[in-house]
Amino acid sequence: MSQRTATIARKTAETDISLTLTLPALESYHNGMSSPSPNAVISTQTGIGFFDHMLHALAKHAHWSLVVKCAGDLYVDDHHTAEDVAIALGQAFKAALGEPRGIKRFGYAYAPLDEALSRCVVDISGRPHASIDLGLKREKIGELASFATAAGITMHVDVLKGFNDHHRSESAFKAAAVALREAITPTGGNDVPSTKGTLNV
Ligand SMILES: [Mn+2]
Repeated sequence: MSQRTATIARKTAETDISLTLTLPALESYHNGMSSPSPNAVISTQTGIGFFDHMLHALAKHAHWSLVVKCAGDLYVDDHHTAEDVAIALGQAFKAALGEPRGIKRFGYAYAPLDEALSRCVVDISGRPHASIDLGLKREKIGELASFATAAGITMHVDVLKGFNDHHRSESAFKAAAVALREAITPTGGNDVPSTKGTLNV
């Protein structure tokens, strides 16, 4: 298991998505830290400029390769595209990770962006739960919640400070990236990190 990768094709009446996600290669870890792959490719083309920017930040700071393309019904609303891409990304994350063995399981991070500060805490639990509070002035789009639910993980994200919505969102995505990066770090063992002996139920 050195290539933790998954490709998702997801087509509905509202969106047509192709997405390939590659998590940090196992040989990229040294002293419990991954390094970005020199072959990493990040290409985000959803048709929503700001969402592409957030996905790019997420992939970059999580040390992912991510190629995503979505043709969505943006003439209706941004919402279908953002939601469906987040679902596809969550499905890809779950598939790329495979059975969660020999990983830290828990991860948390704080990330600032200028005046904004966010905290993300994740548990690769097999239990989909999202508690996301970005406190944005504009209509909230639930990308991180959809991602966490589709990935089958528990994720808490709180923007603790910040005036600018761009900064609030971006610090949240960066905190999520670093927390996810930590949670899937190999421990060097092969155990299932649960007293139940399984994280699949
Ligand atoms: Mn930015």
